[in-house]
Amino acid sequence: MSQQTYKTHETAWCPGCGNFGIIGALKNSLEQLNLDPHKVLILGGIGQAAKMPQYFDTNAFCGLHGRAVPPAVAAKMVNPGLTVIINSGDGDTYGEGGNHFIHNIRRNVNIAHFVHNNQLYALTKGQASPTTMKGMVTPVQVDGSSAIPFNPLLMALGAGAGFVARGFSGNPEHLTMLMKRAIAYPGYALVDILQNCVTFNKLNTFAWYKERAKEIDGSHDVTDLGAAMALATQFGDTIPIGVLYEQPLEDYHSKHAALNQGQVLAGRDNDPDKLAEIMKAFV
Ligand SMILES: Cc1ncc(C[n+]2csc(CCOP(=O)(O)OP(=O)(O)O)c2C)c(N)n1
Ligand SMILES: [Mg+2]
Repeated sequence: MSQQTYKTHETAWCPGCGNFGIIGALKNSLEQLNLDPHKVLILGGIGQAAKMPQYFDTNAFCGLHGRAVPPAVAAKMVNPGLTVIINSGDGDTYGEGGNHFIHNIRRNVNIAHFVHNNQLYALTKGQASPTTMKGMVTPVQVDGSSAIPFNPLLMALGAGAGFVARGFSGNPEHLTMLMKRAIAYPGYALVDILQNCVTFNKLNTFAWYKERAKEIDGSHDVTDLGAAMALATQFGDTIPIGVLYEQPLEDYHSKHAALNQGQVLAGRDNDPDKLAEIMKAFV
């Protein structure tokens, strides 16, 4: 597929933003997987990360804040031929959208979810998000954030996700590999991506992540849930990046009595006479 297929548009991100590494990795992943743009749907909620759908010439949907997952699930349910990809921020996904995140993991719809984790609310100027480190001073948390940081990888593993990974925007080749694996995984796949915010996060800078983000070595067994959980708890001098867990699971469509027979809405013929008959009941 030509490089032009996934031409991206000018962005509203700051120079030096980690989102550039992520958009590049996503573009490369889609090209390398040879996916037709009209068969790809990119969704976001609200935030800097969630602007991603606007920058690609694919099908696109921008939802409300925290609400990228429900329309993604709906789109995949009615049209399983689509490759459905969510790009959303840590605030969007783990804060406002926390309930959707947890319970859609349990449904296991075939979606790839790329969370741009800059550890704060960037669009609204730097307030603490669920992943902000304890003690970090922000314009709102002036004495330092006092809440215990949310661990998205541990949460996803606990909720039963079959594919859980972590990437770093400053390692785009490795991130491309993770994205391709997540897109190819037949079920819900989470990639939490460490992403620097040059404007508001002066603690977790590019250099801070670069020093800590270490690729998981080849001896890790990705089917070992306990080992994956142990890696998920590491967020200090070393932050492991790579696939923590990958295990085949029955996805939503294969468990559903009608969907597993191929009875999907997108494939049905429109019968206007039948519709007219139904509408008579409402007049
Ligand atoms: C219901 C609702 N609540 C709050 C907001 C304000 N708001 C917009 S974006 C945002 C946070 C974005 O943070 P994150 O998801 O981490 O994305 P980032 O900008 O950091 O990429 C908030 C609180 C909103 N738009 N709608
Ligand atoms: Mg954020």
